Order: sequence, then structure tokens, then C-alpha cells
Amino acid sequence: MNFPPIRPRNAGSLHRGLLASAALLVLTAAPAPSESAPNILFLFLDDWRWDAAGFAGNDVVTTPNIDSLADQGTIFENAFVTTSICMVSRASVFSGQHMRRHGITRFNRNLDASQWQDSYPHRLGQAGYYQGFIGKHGLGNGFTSLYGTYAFDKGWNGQGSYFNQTIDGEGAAGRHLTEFVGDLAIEFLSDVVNPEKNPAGAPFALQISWKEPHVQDNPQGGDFLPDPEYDALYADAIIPRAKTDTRAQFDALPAFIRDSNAAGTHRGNHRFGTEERYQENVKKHHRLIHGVDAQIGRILAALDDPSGDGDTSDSLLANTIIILSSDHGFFLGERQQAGKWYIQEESIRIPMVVVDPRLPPGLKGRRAPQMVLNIDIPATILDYAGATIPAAMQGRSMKPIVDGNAPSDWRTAFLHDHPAVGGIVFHNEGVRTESFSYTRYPSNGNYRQLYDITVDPYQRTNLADDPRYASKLSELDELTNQLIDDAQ
Ligand SMILES: [Ca+2]
Ligand SMILES: [Ca+2]
Repeated sequence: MNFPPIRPRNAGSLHRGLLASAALLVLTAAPAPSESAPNILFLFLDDWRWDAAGFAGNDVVTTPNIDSLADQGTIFENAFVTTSICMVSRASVFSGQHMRRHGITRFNRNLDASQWQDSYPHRLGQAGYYQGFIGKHGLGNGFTSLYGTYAFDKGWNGQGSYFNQTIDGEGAAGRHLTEFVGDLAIEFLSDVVNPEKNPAGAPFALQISWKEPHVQDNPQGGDFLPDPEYDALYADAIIPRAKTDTRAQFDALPAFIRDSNAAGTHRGNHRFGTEERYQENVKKHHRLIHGVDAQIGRILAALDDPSGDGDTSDSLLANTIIILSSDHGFFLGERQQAGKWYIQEESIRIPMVVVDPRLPPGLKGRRAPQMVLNIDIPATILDYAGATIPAAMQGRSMKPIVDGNAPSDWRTAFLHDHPAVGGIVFHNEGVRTESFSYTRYPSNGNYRQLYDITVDPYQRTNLADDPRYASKLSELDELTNQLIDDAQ
């Protein structure tokens, strides 16, 4: 499978927000939402890499409901994250900010009250939305319940359990987590049309932060644990190894990443170290994604009949924006690694689909080449809601692109930076442009990686020490400095 082509675009400056002043943090009374304000359904997966879906060209994993959504929306073929790890990316998705600004670099830190004021859910609340959150917080401890934003607050702390999760006091009762979350989403949609729950008949916004296809953590390095209902799925498939899943590509990594205790190497060996383990684990990974797809099918049916009485006169489908994405990608054996954290494409690329059912047929089923980011999601949601985008947000609304009015000054590069975590994931920072990716590891002897994506999309040849690329390397090093300054 090839990475999608990248169309050269005009150079443009990155969108920059200003720090929120104290005056912006004052609460205002919630106005009644406008009659036409659309509902927002944000389907957000965990560690779901960009190409693990049928619509992205994967011919093993089966995602018919997701593919159907993609057919009705805009597929962003160059979607990335600014930091490839759960807590940082999730804080970015709520706040629209780079890690350098929101400062959430540890799992146990909440977005604080003043940060929450500039988050997309808080702003939707101010706009009168009836809101739900279901799934993995991925940062902090119970922060969704701290600020009174959600009428339907069904998050959990930590990584969650596929077979024994309790959510808001309710046990799994024999359900796999994927089905449990699907059931809660359907319950939320029935609340939306229940006058006792939503007396104002306000539009809804629901974020579902699925655990899938993240592993369930354990001391051995974590395992994929899909619903046994899908055990037969892909049983006869033979999944090809990634092009870079070779000893030579592993050996080309620096010693600190090859170390047997380093997270990517340790976990890669556990999950993919033999052909048998590779086949078993990638199939389980795909079954987790298929399970979400099946629940999305149920949720779309519930959108069409939220009361569940068989009568679709209460259908919400025609006025619901659907956004489908992930907190970052995942190595499935590339360079004999598992995980994320680094600037390689499999780690930083994400699926991104935006569906606006109100658009005419000519604006559906399109593929957009613009470089979009996880930090663009909250600005996009607020734009659809007709709410003001806080100045502190650094992302930019994707709505004009979906509407067929792509701005001419869209970004052509972005900063990826990542904190050190637990001595097994290494501090790295760099830049992805339309042609190159560049990373430096400031705490590891300033080890550097430079890849020419246009001729080497799988990043097999590190050009950092090639004298022919010395000026390119120093240009991108300087750009990284500039983007770090911009991102504060
Ligand atoms: Ca994640
Ligand atoms: Ca109904």
C-alpha cells in the first residue's frame, strides 16, 4: 500500500493564536442555540493508525460502516498529530493547543479550570449544547466531571479493561467494552429526544473516546483483546509484514531505541517478534477495529431512530455532523517496533473524516490533500456549531475545506514534539513538511533523523549525516526552533 500523494501547496504561515487573557475566561450565560445548529458526533479511537480501515486501502480489516461514512464525507488524506501519545494528543483535541501551550505531559494531569474554559466542550456548553462524553479520558483523573460540562458523563480513568470495566457505577455485565460503549451511546441518543432529559430540545454533542484498538496493558507489554464474538474473523488471512519490518531497518535505529527495555522494542518483540505472534496480534488488532465499526453501525441506526420505537420521525441523521479520527497512529512491526511516540508516518498519521449530511452530493465522498492536525478538530467543531473559536486555540477549522472552499493559505508544515516518558520513550521534536520529516532527540546526544518523504515514503534511509542534505537539515532545524517558539 502506498502513502497517498502529497500535492505541493503554496507556502503559508502557520495559524497562530494568542494566549487567552483573563477577560476571556469569564463565564457568560448560555444563549439558546440557533434553530439550525447541527448536532456533533465525534468518534475518536485510540492508537488507530491512518491506514487501518477499508476506505484507506486496507484490504484485510473490515470496516463497512466507517467506509460508508467516508463515502458520505471528506477524507483528509494528510492528517497528523502534533504529539503521538494519548494524554498529550487528547489534551490537544480538547484545547486545540500544542503540547508547548497546554503543558499536559503526564497522564495524571487534568486540564485545569482556566484551560477548560477555552476547550471545545466548554464553549459548546456556553452555546447551549446538550453534551455527552463516553470512554477513556486518556488524561487526568475524572476531569470531565469536574466542570459540569456533560449531562451524560460516562468516562473512565486510566486505560480501561476490555472485559471488566465499570463506567459511572455500571458494570459490564458480561459485555465486551466495545459493546458496552455502544449501548451507552444509544442510551445518550434516546436522552437527546427525551423531554425530561433535554427539555430545551437542544442540539447534542457526543464525544466517544473508544479504547480500541489500544492494547490492554500488562507487564509483558500489553495485548489486543477483542470481543471473542469475532474470533473467526480473518482467521484464514495471512497478513503481510510491513515493508520496514526487517532486521536491517531495526539495526538502522539508534542504540537507545534498540535497547531491549525501550518501549517500542520491548513491546514490538512481545507482540510481533515471531511470525505466529505477528499474525495473531495484527488480526486481534483488526478485530478490535471491526468491533468499533459494528457499534458505529448500531449508533447510526439509533441516530435515525433515537427513541428506539421503530418510527424515524425523530431521526437526527440529517442534521448531525460526524467527525471520525484517532489520538495518533501505531507501529505494527515497522522497524520491528510496536507503539508510537516518534515522527515516523505510521505513528503520526491518523484517519480523519468529516461528514456533513447537509451538503449536496457533489461535496460528498471527496479526498482532501490539505495537511490537517488533531489540534484542528476542536476549532472545526466550534465552527460547525457557530460558536466563537477561542484565541488560545492554535488549530484551524477544517469546515471550509469540507464545504469546497479551501483556504489558499493552509499550513504546509507542522511541529511534532514529544516528552520523555518513564525512561523508555525518548524526548523528540521536529517538523513534518510536505516533502521531509526531521526529528532531533535533544536528550540523546542530539541524534537526528531526516527523511525525504517524496522519494522515501517508508522512511528507510536516514539522510541526517548525508552532506548533500546538510543545508536542508539546518533549514529544518531552524524551522523546528521557529515552530517551537510559535507554539508556546
Ligand atoms: Ca492512544
Ligand atoms: Ca423514533
